[in-house]
Amino acid sequence: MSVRVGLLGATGAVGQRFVQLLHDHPTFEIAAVTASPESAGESYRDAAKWRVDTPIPESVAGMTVIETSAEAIPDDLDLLFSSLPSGVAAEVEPELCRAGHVVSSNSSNERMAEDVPLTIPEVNADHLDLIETQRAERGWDGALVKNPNCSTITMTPTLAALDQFGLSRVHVSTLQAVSGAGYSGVTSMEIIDNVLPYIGGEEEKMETESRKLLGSVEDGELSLHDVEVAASCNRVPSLDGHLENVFAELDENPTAAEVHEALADFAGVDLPSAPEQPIHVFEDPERPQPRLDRMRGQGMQISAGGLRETPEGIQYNCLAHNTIRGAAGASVLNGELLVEEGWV
Ligand code: 11C
Repeated sequence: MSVRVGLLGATGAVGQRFVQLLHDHPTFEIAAVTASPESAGESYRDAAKWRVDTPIPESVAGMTVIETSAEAIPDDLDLLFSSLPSGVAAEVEPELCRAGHVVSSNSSNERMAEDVPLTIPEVNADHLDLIETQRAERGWDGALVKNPNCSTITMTPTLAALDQFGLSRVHVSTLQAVSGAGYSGVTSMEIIDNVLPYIGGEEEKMETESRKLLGSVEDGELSLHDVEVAASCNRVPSLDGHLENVFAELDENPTAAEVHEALADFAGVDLPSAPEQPIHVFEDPERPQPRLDRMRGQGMQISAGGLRETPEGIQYNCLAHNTIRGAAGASVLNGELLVEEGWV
């Protein structure tokens, strides 16, 4: 089966990751790439100014970039992946869904809307049921599905694994790579010899998106999980890979060994881009580290380590590649789920 996909915002940092992940995908065939009007008509090679760590795929390099607008995007695409700036996405994505397109989006707009599935397949695949509610309420033939912010994706599968022990409160402090800030972050040296505390908006996304992901959907209605989450987010000079220090209060006070087992046994999903084991747990307390561990499972596996019991709860560190597992790879996985569940 070949599913023809379009990439919205294909020339940016996350857009390039989409191209890298999809050019030889077993199901998806890249059939269109879009960017802002200034790049329309250029070849993808010229428009993208490729910065990903593998060569630009020849099958995409010569494609002509089309403008990101509902009118310019061909009707005959089966699925759209979006990494548009959220302001553009807020305008264009609803128009495309109204026109019948199914959109798997990494953009931050509408993540918390009650009728928009915010999905990590290993955590809450059943939230796709919200598509029925969305279609009924918005009169769409298409559908909009979101993946969370990269720092939320790094932590939330570990919380889902621990929820069996009664998750009541979480404090998390992040060390986020510069690629999360886009090209200007990577190219600017302002972060060398420095750490930037407080990344506007990021803290709130972690606190709210995680409760939605861990929540439940019944009869087309969403309920948030009642865990309390407090996040402090920091930008550090690593290039890729967000590391997070998590402190979790669990009603049942499990031992570190029980937590280790729960994380390592967290169930995977049978989708082409999903790692067999979603969370790898290190014994070595000095792991995971961004440079050493971000590419585990081709950038799709989350790592955890440094497990420690304290009188009040469990401490551990977790890590994921922010532009693969945390962004483009997350949307691809949701696209695979949409295909698997018959929405595409
Ligand atoms: C960062 N997590 O590292 C951000 C970038 O909501 O998708 C991605 C923002 C988002 O700064």
